[in-house]
Amino acid sequence: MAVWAIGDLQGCYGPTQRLLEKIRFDPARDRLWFCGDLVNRGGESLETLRLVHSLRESAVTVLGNHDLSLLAIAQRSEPEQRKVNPDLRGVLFAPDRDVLLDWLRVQPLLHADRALGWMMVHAGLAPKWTTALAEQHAREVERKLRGNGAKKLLKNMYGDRPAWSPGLAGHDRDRAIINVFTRMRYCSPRGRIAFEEKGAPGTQQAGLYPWYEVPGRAERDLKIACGHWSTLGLFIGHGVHALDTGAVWGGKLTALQIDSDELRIVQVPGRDVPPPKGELPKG
Ligand SMILES: [Mn+2]
Repeated sequence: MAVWAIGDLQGCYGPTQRLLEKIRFDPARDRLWFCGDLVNRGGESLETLRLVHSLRESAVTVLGNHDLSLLAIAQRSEPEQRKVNPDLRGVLFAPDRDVLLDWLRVQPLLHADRALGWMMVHAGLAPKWTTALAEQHAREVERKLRGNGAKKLLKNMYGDRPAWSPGLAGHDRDRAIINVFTRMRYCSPRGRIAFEEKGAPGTQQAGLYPWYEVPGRAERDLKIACGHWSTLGLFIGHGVHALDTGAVWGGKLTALQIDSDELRIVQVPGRDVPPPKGELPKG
């Protein structure tokens, strides 16, 4: 029995298969935690999504910004869906798209396992969010994503504002919660996300902190696995285990064993083809 947390797949099917081989993943015995952004940019999003879906009895997944974006696009008219990039279009026009997307839509924003002592989010947490508060806010949005309000929620999801504050309501509240869980890297001490800052720590403007280093942040009683921040790379500190090692950008795909006393890290090379010149690594 082993539990492995795995970084952003981003449609990198070959590397995902090779990583599962390297950790000798056995669905009858082992468990996988995927930290979101299963799709987009890697070129094999459909194959990747089918693979994770096929492993669903042995795996948990949290939603990333690219997963939510795919779900939002899937709600649009067919001509609109035809306009998206070929990688996502492959999912949107696949014969099994409804099976895959209906499954994806009911995945959580946060997964916590108290017995194991770990939780997982795609990007980050707001400075004041304890584990319990974070779970509460994740459940608020997940309930809507699973219900009749999903279409409206996804239509109103895009945007950088408002910053999270407990008094928010309606779509502003949903958007602020989703932005924290799926797009956070740096924020102000009050938790305002600096969306434009995407570099490694040290490159950010004065007064901004990586979300896990904000002064006065809440104590969290579980270790955290996350992804989203490829320029941060493999980072372990402050109880956070950041696993997006840029597989889609020609970096690595990372697995971290989280049920053993000694953290075991296994990596495979990311996809072969580098992205077009001029495109900067994002999350
Ligand atoms: Mn992301």
